Amino acid sequence: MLTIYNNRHALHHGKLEMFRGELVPCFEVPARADYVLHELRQRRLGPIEEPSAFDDAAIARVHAQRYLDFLSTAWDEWVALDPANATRDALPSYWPIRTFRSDVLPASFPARMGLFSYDAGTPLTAGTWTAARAGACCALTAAARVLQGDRAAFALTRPPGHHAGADFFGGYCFLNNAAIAAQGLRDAGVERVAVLDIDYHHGNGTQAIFYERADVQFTSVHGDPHTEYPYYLGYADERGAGAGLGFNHNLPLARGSGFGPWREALATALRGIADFKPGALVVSLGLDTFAGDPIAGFTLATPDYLRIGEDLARAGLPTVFVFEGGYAVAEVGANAVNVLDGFMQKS
Ligand code: OKP
Ligand code: ZN
Repeated sequence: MLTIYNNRHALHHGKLEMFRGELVPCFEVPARADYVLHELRQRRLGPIEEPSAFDDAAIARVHAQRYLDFLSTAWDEWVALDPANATRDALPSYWPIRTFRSDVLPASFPARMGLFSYDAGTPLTAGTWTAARAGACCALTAAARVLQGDRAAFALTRPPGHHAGADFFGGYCFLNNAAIAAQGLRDAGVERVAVLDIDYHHGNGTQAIFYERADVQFTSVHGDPHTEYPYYLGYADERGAGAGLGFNHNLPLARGSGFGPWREALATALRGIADFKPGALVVSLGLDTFAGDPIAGFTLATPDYLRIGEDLARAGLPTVFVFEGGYAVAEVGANAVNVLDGFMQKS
């Protein structure tokens, strides 16, 4: 399988995130992608290429312009507040929740950090914009290659994307790579695109982006938000709204679930996708469903990921894989490549 590798990913390298009342080392580290790249090479899965350049307009199809303007200048604004900020990452401290205004754009940088985010676990660093923007191009390149006839392509990039909404970051995500790929496929003429999110955490950003649309179906298998991040979205009764009603499918599973119930949920998801008759599939490929993941709660084992790849291949669709979570760093390579390998075996 063709891999498009964002070779600028390591420019995003957060130091600390807020967790249980203290600042702890980030779980979302550059080594994650390095391990996947190493495993792809070791197992000779296929060619590994660099992203092509895309216009900002392709990203603005998914993200609000005022959010992109903020993100692209955020680091410079942070350092302008205090030159010593250059030695530490930016984290938000204030959020405009219910009863506050989100239409005004405060002059204060910390106020805008909160306006455009929803958690304190997502540090913005000197190279975040460059890495994330290259990541969007990585996903768009993978989508373009599938349009040109590759059965599948893998966008290997970080930071991940599925928690990022049209105008907010959070959950280690800044630009929604999967949504940008799906929109790219739509704009190239694919009439219906399915997005399947198999990260442990619900893809709240992707869901929100497509919630009122009938042309992009969103399906997610994830830890039950009653107990699992992102808590405030991802429940089974979220079915879409307006024209999008019936095109959003959440399949939450209890924390502690193993591969049996997980694979049944995948089968349910794939039946819904088949009924939608999409022209292409985008998979938000999180590997944090692994038993050894430090911040998640399912118990999948490394060989299970081969079966997942096989099940996905049987859907018979042109498929863009986009790398999302997976924090058991030493195992994330084997788990990711098992999905892709299993897919290739059945393609
Ligand atoms: C991003 B992706 C541990 C608590 C959870 C946010 C998790 C974001 C996951 N610090 N913090 O979906 O893998
Ligand atoms: Zn996750």
